[in-house]
Amino acid sequence: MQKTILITGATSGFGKACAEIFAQHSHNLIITGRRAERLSEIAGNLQEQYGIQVLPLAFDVQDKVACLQAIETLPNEWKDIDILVNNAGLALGRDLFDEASIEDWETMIDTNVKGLMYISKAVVPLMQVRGKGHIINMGSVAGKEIYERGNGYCASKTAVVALSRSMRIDLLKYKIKVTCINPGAADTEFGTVRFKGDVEKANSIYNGFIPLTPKDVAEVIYYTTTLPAHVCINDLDITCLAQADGIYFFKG
Ligand code: NDP
Ligand code: 8X3
Repeated sequence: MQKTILITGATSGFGKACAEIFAQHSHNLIITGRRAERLSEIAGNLQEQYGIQVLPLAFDVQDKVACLQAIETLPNEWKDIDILVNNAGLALGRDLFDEASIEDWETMIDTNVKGLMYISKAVVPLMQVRGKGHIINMGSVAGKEIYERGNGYCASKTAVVALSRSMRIDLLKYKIKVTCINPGAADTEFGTVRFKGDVEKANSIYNGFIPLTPKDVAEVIYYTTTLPAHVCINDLDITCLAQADGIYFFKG
């Protein structure tokens, strides 16, 4: 059955890979991100390659009004959202608590936590009326284990893990599934964003081991959406072989 999938943060990394895999399986997509040009290009390519419908919506998930309006003003044919992938997010900085920037903390909380809540708040009523739906929240190993210099980012992802549990309890009666996906180190634009354009520093994260790819994570996310209606994957940690138990690495 063809479904409608809303993926936030689909201009790169996990979100883009999710768009690709859901498109390969002939589902229609609503894709979001701030970089409008990139978004339109991705939408055009997926439509052409897979013959599906793609609706690109460019807005900042930190903007409450923009989030609510984007969903409220969806054309009727796009309102039957089957799956929401709350993926848009970022880390900014990797500094000791006393040296970290308050602005970086605010951006991470506003994006990773509040943005996810705004979008979910707008989409949930569309799922409630249909008595079904699946919300996938992008957590992180950083939401399971705390590491030095992780402060604001770890706090934001711990909140995503907690919110996912809370949403699952509250939305159960509407038959809405909530899955929290917690990847470890993955090679996306994440590092370059975290280190504010310092590509060398970003790439040094992956020295000595093979990290996850966006496709690895997207395939697992897709799998969680293919299970029978009564089967739920609630919380899933995914790491590369070199990473265990949070951020413990073996670089051998
Ligand atoms: P990328 O930087 O490659 O992708 C991030 C995506 O989020 C982009 O599409 C970006 O779009 C979007 N985004 C960021 N901020 C905003 C905003 N304010 N409004 C709208 N969209 C936004 O990184 P990843 O693919 O790695 O990250 C995706 C998610 O996965 C994040 O939540 C991240 O925390 C999480 N994660 C990443 C891991 C990793 O090691 N890579 C591991 C575990 C979790 P645009 O810039 O166009 O707005
Ligand atoms: C990203 C993984 O370990 O850089 O969420 O925090 S980590």
